[in-house]
Amino acid sequence: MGWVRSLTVIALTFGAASVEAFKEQEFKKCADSGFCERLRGKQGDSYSADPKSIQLNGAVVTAKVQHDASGAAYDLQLTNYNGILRMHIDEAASKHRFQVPWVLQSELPDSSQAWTKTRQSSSLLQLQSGSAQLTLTFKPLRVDLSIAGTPAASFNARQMFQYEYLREKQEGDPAGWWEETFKGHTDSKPKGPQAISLDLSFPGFQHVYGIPEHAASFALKPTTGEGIESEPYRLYNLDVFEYNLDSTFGLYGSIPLMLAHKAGLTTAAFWLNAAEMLVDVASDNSGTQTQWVAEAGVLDLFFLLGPDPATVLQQYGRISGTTAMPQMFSLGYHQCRWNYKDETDVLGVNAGFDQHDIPYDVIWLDIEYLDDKKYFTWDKNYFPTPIDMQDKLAVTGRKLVVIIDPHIKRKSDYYVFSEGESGSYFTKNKDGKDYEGWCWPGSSSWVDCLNPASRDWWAGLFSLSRFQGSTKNLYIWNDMNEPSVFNGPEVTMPKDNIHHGGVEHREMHNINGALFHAATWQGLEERGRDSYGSDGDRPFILTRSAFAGTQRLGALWTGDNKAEWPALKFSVPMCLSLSIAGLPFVGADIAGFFGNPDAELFTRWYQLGAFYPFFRGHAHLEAKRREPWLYDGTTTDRVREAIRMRYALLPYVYTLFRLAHTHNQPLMRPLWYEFPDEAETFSMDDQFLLGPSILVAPVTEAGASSREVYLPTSTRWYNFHSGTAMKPASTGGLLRSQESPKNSIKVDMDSIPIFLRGGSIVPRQERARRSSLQMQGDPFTLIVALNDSAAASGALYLDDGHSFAYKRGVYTERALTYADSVLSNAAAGIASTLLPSLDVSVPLPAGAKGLKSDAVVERIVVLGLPGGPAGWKATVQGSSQFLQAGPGPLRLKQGLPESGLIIRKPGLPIAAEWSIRLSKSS
Ligand code: NBV
Repeated sequence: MGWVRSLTVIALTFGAASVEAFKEQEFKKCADSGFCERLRGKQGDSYSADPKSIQLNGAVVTAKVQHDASGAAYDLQLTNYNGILRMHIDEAASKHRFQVPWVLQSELPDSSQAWTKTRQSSSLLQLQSGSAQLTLTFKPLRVDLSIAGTPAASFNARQMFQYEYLREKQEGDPAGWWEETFKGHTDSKPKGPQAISLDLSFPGFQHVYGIPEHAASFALKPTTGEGIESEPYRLYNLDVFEYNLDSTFGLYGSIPLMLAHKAGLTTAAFWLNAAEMLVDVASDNSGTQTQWVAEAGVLDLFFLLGPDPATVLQQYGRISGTTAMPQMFSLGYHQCRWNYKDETDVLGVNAGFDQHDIPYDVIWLDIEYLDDKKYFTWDKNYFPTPIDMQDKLAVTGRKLVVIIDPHIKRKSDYYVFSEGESGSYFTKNKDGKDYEGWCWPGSSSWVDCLNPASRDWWAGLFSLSRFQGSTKNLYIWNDMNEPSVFNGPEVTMPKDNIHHGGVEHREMHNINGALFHAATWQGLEERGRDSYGSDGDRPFILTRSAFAGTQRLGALWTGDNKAEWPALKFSVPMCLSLSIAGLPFVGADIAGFFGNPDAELFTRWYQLGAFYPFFRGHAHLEAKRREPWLYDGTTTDRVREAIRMRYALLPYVYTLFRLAHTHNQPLMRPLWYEFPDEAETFSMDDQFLLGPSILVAPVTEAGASSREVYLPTSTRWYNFHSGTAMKPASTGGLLRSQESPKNSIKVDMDSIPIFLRGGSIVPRQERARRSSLQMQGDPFTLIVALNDSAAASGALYLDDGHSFAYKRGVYTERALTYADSVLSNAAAGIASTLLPSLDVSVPLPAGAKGLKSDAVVERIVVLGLPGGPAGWKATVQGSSQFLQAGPGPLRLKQGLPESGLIIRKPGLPIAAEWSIRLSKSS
């Protein structure tokens, strides 16, 4: 069998040695890297800006900077982009240091804003723009930023700035400058030392976040102590087999964005640099101090001035772009494993979901579907009729995703290899020959996606005519794109490999995976236009490796986790860190990649996973089969319930993605994102919010019969399962004492604690269907959860769910509000209710007619009405027609309390203006 054969190949090829090769000691610590040893923790030499060189030209300040000891010269540029400050330092004589391409959004320069000079002396320059103030101190070089008088961030307050200038090799240079060896791999370092170190201080901030990807707590821990806290956070994209938890180890992706938050101010720093980077964190009473060291590249630092979390994320979106609008299907449930064996297996699993009444949207094929691990081929023994198989899936409303990795088998009769070789599309080794490494197919070469011609070529391979056996119902999974190279240093590519334009792999390593993902995206985008015409088809591509900007391309999962409780727990901080770093379409393998979860862990993982933005079950080749019906019947029932909960919430989730697309807002949010002044939440990562309205408190301990939940105090909360109020309001139902906002909540195996925020309106589609496709046009239920002022608001975004027609305005945005006893539905930007603090609505393109929808509202549930749900009547305004209304349960499920006022079958169109008045019947 293909899959057994493959397992044997792995065992034979790598055997015990490969298992060894993935051990922790095979990866570098700071002490193993010359640049880290040279610069970490070191106070640098003095650098100064020449006062006579300072020029202020509108939004831009320029200055000549020198390294005082050697006289090495640098150009400094500070640009004000209205809430974003860019600080760029490069060597003065052009030395061709690598400036990261692709990430920056072209519209950024449009927002530049002139500075106002408030002070200049022989030692400093002070500038103002809005509420932001910048002080540039000349000697030693230093930059201080404050917002409305509150210090926000300082550059070089601790004088750790060091910029190793490019130089000629000389006799007697210190060991390690021009060559270093690790575990038998020698890095030739032809450019010598070229690292950059800088320190950033966040005065008065006790909490910093971000710089994913690490299996670590959400609030970043100090790294300058002893033991496990002694290694810096490493940003170096690596395929770390069975990665450790609670560790600063570098994993598959890197986003050099750090947020600092305290009551009253959120701010952030982003260093656009794709070389290996190490970040130290330390805090004391004065605030948090950090040191960042990159092995190469330039200093290109962006300060995002906030002042609140939503604005910081929006500022980051202006730099690196916002989330791609996903297809609706990709927000449903995905069923994957390594591997579904053959077509019968695939169609059998597909039918299994229907037999067990479990909705799902996508089935996945891992590397065993391939002929000899050659991408764009099929193993004809097991997948003889792939088009037929995809067509059969399509009939049931399901899609297929197949894996396509970046390593290309070196075999002359394999067209992808021969085209790649003759077109010179592969990454070169240090001697300028096509680099050869070892991966799944054996000897392989890697597509050089820094080369635009390689990207175009790669994209073309996805057209239906070239990718034999593919249909427009097939989407892609990019794995191993760090890149993972079995016999390379630290299981990746040598740093002295050469990319397009003579760029060393060292300089671009962390963006390698994102550029490969981008080339694949281009391929599906072009295929979509060929198949569907000008409105196209939104690509869906899951990636393992990421960099800043990956959000523009799609989804990421957190790689090879274990089917163990701690991995379930750490999935939350991992996904939160990615989300807050601008990459919101994330999730972890459910219920753990390696190993066999028991029924309890399996259930708990689905109950949490239903709230991951990306919701996929996946398992290792050697793990037991675990489709949701393979445990006992009760487990199947619970998993079905969790998946159905997700499907019912798709309208809300899709609306949140629209907000991610337009305003760069995350789906998974830490509590402080919504309640920025509640200090108790600042280091919390065992519960989170999905969008502004739903609080999720997963159960991550075996055998738990209760868990503590913090419910932010400034609003009331409702139990999302029963609809009962959690906070005493003058008239709401009181469940428990509110002396402390920490509640010990009883849990059973049927569900995890989930709460609905008072003041929100959440749209749902509650009819159980086979997949999201069949839900199109289904009626809506509106859950109206009133706050203490008996008001609520929410939003709904609708479009065709798959094409780019929304770009020409084929969509509708509804603002749903309840105030003064009137529930109304109006056409308005979703940001107006979901993000009132950021007053940036997206206008419909000129002449756009919007989306036509025949869908209606079939149920409205109002929770928290003054005096309880009894004795109300509901009328459609502008008509004398009474609607059926009376107390009832939140969901159409037996045994639930009559917690809300239910308005039955109002039948009003979802995409039209209307309002319903509630009044007490006399
Ligand atoms: O393609 C096989 C696996 C895949 O199932 C997994 O999700 C990836 O993270 N892949 C890694 C390669 C090797 C895993 C040991």
